[in-house]
Amino acid sequence: EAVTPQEYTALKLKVKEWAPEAEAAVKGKIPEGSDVFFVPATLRPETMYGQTCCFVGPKITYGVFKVSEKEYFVVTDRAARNMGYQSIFGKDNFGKVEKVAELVGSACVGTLVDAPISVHTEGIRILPMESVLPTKGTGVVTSVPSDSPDDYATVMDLVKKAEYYKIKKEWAELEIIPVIKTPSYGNLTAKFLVEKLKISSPKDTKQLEEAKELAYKEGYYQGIMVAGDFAGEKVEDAKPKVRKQLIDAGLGFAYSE
Ligand code: A2H
Repeated sequence: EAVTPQEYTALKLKVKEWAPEAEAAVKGKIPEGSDVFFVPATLRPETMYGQTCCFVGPKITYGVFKVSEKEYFVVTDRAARNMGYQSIFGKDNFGKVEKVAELVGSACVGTLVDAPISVHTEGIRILPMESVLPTKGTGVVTSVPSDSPDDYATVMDLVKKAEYYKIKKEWAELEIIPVIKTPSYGNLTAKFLVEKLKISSPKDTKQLEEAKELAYKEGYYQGIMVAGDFAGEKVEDAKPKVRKQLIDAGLGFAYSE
């Protein structure tokens, strides 16, 4: 657990089509015409153009929490409690949360969601990631395989073992577009580092840790945006601008822990 508070950007990924098992679990518990959002927490809002899927821990139990009459969030109980104290469920509800349903991660796999600012405007799928920690962020992790070594290694594994994971291969195979270019790693940092460090699976945790470190330093200090409204600008400058755009547009909000 970090000692200094972590300031995340929480992103709202609206459900377009439920996986059957998840649909059965929420049926009758959410009023007709409501919007339900999976809410990943990220430290890299400037990379959100490259989202290709969104991860949940298959064994993690999530709650569906009421935000307002027609709005619900899927996050861990722990994150909902934190959100309650950050007035995310309304100022009048300080410290209060209302859970209307529970969903195990595996039941959500295959759900189609709308990912704000992603180039994949047709939507992206909820997919399983074994290494999602229930104790960090919201327990939901949006996947940007161009810039996150963890995400890249997981997506490659899902493609390779689609049958084992009981997913459709094409759900994991959305195009990985360049979002940031750096002098050392080109325009697909995560792919470059995963290959360079010979990472063959998400279980290569030691090398992934190193890749993450390298990707973060190079991306943040040397990175130039090649996608989105701030293409051509330094990552350092674009990061707060993308974050502000997302929040101002109601597509995301500040979440800290
Ligand atoms: B980041 P920190 Cl492009 N379990 O977002 C595991 N990982 C989690 C998590 C959880 N419960 N909650 C959030 N995360 C991930 C983008 C990204 C991220 C990129 C590159 C690096 C990167 C797209 N995924 O993180 O321990 C989320 O993934 C590298 C660490 O609080 C979040 O940002 O520092 C980051 O880890 C938060 O990790």
